[in-house]
Amino acid sequence: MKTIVTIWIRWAVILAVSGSVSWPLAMSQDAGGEIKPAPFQVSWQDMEFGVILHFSTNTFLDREWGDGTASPTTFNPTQFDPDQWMKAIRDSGAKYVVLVAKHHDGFCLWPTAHTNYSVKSSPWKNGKGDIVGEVAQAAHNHGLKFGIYLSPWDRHEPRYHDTAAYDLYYNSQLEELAQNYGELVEFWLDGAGSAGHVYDFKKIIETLRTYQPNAVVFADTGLFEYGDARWVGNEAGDVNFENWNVIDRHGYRRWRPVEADTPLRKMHWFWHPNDEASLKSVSELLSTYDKTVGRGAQLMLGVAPDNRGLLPDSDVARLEEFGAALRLRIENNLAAHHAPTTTNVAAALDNDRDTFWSAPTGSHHALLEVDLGHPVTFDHTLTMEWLNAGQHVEKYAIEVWNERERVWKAIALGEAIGHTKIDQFPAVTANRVRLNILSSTSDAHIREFQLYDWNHLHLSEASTITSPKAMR
Ligand code: FUL
Repeated sequence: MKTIVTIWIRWAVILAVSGSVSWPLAMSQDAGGEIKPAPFQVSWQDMEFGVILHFSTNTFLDREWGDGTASPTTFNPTQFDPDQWMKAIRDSGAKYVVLVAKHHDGFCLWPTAHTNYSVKSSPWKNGKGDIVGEVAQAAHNHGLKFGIYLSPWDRHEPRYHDTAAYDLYYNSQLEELAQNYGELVEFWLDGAGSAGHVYDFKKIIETLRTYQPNAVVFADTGLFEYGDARWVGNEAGDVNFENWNVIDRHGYRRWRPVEADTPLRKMHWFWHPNDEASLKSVSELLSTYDKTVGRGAQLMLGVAPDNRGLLPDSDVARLEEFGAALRLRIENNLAAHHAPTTTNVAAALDNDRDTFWSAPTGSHHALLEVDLGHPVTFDHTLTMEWLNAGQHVEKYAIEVWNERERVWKAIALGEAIGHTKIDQFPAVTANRVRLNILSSTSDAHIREFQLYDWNHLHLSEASTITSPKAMR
């Protein structure tokens, strides 16, 4: 229910800031091939999958949105172990974490100099601890990049009602976070709850950029000027539109890839007791993966440590199962075993994202044809566009050669390919397959064109390994 409230409030902010609604489908016309990503956006998109961590006083009070009145003494994790979190997160296949350093209740997880409403006033480590520092360190220890969420909406801080004073407060906190915890891969600017409040986002981004020039700013749709990545428009983990990286907001066009945030437990970003039944199954997570990463977006999965300061065993198991299923799926790219071909075509079949096939210079239509040399049965394709020079493909078909009728038959049709596109269809057996680029703004570049037979892997069975407890 909170999730629905969140979405409504987010939309309310969007409406308040932008004054208009543009429905996702209307965006599909705006491919804008000439606008290119910044190098830090390219690296960020290549990570594909991150985790957002919610852990605060809410964790101890069975709440999603604290009202800012919780006593700091409620925050007392007795077994806090971010290494345990990071191991499971790394095993899930995620490449980075974003920690909610301050949620809407205003409680700060680092010993900020600008308020006492923080870990400083909690019994945890006698007020001498720093959750942000320890989580950042654990992430780095496990090869995960680290980012921060700092809620603009603050329901505790009295200065919130004095715009100029609050801007100074927020900015000083950002100075601490941007300077003291190493490289930040992403900075989450959440618009929730901020309807009617005006922030000095210009200054905020200036501060962030001074110390963290390569942090991707995730910003709600309304904050169009500041976002290096944009919100998908729902918390269900579903890109339900053709996904173009360049979109127009108020006549302001730039490269702004989609991030799709969705929690591991269906309704909740924070941990709640007796809530294991809401844990998503492996098949649900795989479906989410296909509807986010498989539609050119970044997947941001919400993971929540419990009131001990540990990830619950059920969540650890589910993250590991999900990671194992993802790895199993990509183990066998059936396009890798093909008949001899040109170096150009081979570059799209070699499981190497750093090499790519290129259509003839300046072309608007091209064929990437693969002779497999033997009959291959597959039910999914995974196609990746090389985006450094812009998103070019506007319409494509996946086609197989029908030897009996001596014709190419389309098994999937689409518009955007983008970072990664996963197409699924009833299993088909063919000796030859091709990516028919029906329309592109300029020459298309394809990093990978992979074939898989995933329906035979029975991946969803892994979801029965951990049996969820009944809900209270
Ligand atoms: C939303 C917040 O209101 C939720 O509590 C959560 O933090 C989610 C990731 O973003 O806007």
